Amino acid sequence: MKKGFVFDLDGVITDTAKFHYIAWKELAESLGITIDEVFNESLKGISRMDSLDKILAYGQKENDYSPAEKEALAKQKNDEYVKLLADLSAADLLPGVHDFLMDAKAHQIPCAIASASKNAPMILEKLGVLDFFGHIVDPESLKKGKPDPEIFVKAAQSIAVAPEDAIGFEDAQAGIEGIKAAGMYAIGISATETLAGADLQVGSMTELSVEQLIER
Ligand code: B16
Ligand code: MG
Repeated sequence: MKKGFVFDLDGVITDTAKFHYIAWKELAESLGITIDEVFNESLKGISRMDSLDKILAYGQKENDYSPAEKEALAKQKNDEYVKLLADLSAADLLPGVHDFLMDAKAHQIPCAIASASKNAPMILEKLGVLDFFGHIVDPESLKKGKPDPEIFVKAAQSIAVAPEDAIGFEDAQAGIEGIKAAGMYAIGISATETLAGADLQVGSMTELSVEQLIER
């Protein structure tokens, strides 16, 4: 059976959570809402608009803005976030990622990206790894975000791999749930949190070998 790999982006390939945090914190402050790093954890893997909704609810301002105003706020956050990514480069790849992608390529294992981020193509380009991926799922094409399995099912389909022959890599609990619901093998990547339901958890990609995963 043809195998395939499906990767989350933020927290797996690179770590842009700190930039999301800076940009959301700044926007929240301008609305009179204070968020901290613990709250920021709950935004991982969550779409831009869902993140804004969570922040507004946290500040008890969920009914204060019209859909058009929320679009403007989300754009304001994203403009700041994109500015913070200006210097992103291959040096920002997480440990073990480049070697793993090279290995997957050598074994002709197709790879796809299942990220909630609309900035994924730009980020992968800046990291210098865009060419390793056969497909990047467009998050705008989704009916539901993670933990729904839709993004992972689409990612596997895009590289013509059956879900049971695909391995998904995620750093967020919502992502692990989506991968399992898609019928895929789930590898959790986190050195700090336990990812419930993962078939295997490692602290970083340096602990993984493409050959061992294929045999499994
Ligand atoms: P954007 P992932 C997610 O990336 C981030 O974890 C999450 O914090 C962010 O809100 C989301 O992308 C949307 O990002 O605003 O760039 O479209 O972990 O799914 O790769
Ligand atoms: Mg992630």
